[in-house]
Amino acid sequence: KFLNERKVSLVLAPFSGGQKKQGVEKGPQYMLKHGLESNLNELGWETKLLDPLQGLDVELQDDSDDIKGSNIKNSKSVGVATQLIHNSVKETLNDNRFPLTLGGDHSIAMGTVSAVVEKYPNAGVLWIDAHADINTVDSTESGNLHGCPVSFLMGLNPEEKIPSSLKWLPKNLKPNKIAYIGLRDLDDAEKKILKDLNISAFSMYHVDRYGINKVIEMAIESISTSENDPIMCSYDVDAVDPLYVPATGTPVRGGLTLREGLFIVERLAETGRLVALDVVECNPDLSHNDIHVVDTISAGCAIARCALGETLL
Ligand code: EXY
Ligand code: MN
Ligand code: MN
Ligand code: MN
Repeated sequence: KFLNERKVSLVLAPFSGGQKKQGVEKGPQYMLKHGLESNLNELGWETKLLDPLQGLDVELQDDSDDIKGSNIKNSKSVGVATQLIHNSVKETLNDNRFPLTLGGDHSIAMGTVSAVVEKYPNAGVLWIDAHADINTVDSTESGNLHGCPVSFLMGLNPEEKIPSSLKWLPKNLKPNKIAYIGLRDLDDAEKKILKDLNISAFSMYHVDRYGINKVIEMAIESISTSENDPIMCSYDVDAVDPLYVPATGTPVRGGLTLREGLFIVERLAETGRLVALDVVECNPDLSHNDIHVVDTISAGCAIARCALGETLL
């Protein structure tokens, strides 16, 4: 439906408060500078920029809202930023436009995914990542909220452990409506959650065993309760091997090849069911040289363009 209408809103989410490494907030600006918007125009997409965090001092470390006795960091900023992003994504969907959200760290997916599921209650989510990002307030060892968005979206945290600035978040993601691809660095507590909730999870082992084509078919099948359910893709660029995407906060070797990473979104474009995309965790400050930055940003932009049909014939 969106591929026919070709209206996209680029929702800028220059946010770094879900983790400790500065620089990930520069992702959107670098992707725009790489020509993403004009490239989408060339593909026939009418574009609009939304900047919901404009004027917000997201650099500010603020622990005023953190839960006592938990090590969760910076929950105030995360709560405020994700709600603003949520509202922009919701508005975009209500205008019948495709939300392409540019991160920023992966905590911003609390805003995007909750908005998409609010709009389309039968939507399924493909979470492309080296990590499962499903730690709870109790299980997280780092306290970084970019490692926790899925637990908040699913309502896995006890009410008294939810920071007040995150109380707005609808807990609307069901365990049978998410599938992971690319996993290779999970905490033990996360493995237990995936197992206990029977969540569909394809690791790099499965990519090698079945091939990316079969894995994506199985992943789509597993989140579909009827044939044409909408699909959202939340794409953490660290799913792709650091050979191709070095400038990211938590790189893990042994990841997807760039072609496998692009094939996932090409296939999603082909289904005609894709309704929203996040591209997160590009950090241009984390690199030893300029080539690393260009490689990373161009991979992030290619993911967005392929998801919006660039390589469909
Ligand atoms: N599991 C670790 C944590 O919770 O801190 C690492 C999470 C990295 C998350 C990156 C965004 O995908
Ligand atoms: Mn809402
Ligand atoms: Mn990750
Ligand atoms: Mn992630």
